[in-house]
Amino acid sequence: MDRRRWLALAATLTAAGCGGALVSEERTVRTVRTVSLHSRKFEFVPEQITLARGEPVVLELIADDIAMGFRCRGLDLSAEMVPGKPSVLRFTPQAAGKFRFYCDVFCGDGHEDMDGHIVVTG
Ligand SMILES: [Cu+2]
Repeated sequence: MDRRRWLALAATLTAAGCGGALVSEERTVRTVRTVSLHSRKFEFVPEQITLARGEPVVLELIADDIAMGFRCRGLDLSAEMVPGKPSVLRFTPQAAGKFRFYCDVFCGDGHEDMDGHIVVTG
């Protein structure tokens, strides 16, 4: 087979997706990190969570005693926190920074002091 015909055949096979021997396929299996955040009168534990920009995460919200709310405006996250019913937020931080979260359900005398931060490293 002359060079011109060989190139034409190679181009046809590649266009048809038959270039398997020439193209290595990379498969990546990722384990998504799970982070637990507890609420209790009148604090979040831990007060600070560190995440990496671009890495998917599952944030599990657990109310240890009474009903609370979780709100993080900077990352557009919000969920109820009900005792016995953990809430799950799946997201991927897209920007680095320090984002405040707080309780947005009035829960008693210490409600106003209930906050913490999510730090996203970039
Ligand atoms: Cu509260």
